[in-house]
Amino acid sequence: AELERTFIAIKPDGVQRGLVAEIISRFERKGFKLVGIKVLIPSKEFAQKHYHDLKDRPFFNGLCEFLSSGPVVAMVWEGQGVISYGRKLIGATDPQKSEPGTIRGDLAVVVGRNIIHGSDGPQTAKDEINLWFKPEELVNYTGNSEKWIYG
Ligand code: DAT
Ligand code: MG
Repeated sequence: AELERTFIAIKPDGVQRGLVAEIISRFERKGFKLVGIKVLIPSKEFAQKHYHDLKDRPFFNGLCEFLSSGPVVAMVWEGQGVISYGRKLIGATDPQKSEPGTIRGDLAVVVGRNIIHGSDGPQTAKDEINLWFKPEELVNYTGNSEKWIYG
């Protein structure tokens, strides 16, 4: 398996509810590596770029209003299988359907306030990382415990 990177964002509801450390902890304890992080309030135009695939959905405007309504913690996580396994850690889009043990299953109740975003595939991961981060904001390093995580 290849080392890969994914874009993860804690949305304004997750930040305001004080769930930043809880969410980071789940990725960190799994063995994934944090290579970029920042806090920002995205503009509505930026939110529209991020969610451009959903522009024809009825909830698009509310979704973009919401993402730009407060601070977001934007992150890039690295590891083997991190794109698809990150989605497993996050859980189903609708927290009513997310399994217990997942971030949304344990910590959210409704789809419009599901606290976290994660890239859904290799191409969106690339596109979203490029949208949210400059190359120099991402750090290449070897994690101290990598040999114990990967053997
Ligand atoms: P995900 O965030 O799991 O990748 P998505 O890309 O389909 O899900 O949608 C992006 C966000 O849009 C999602 O996290 C919450 C919101 N959303 C999706 N479906 C919705 C719906 N039916 N009603 C309201 N908001 C919705
Ligand atoms: Mg999505």
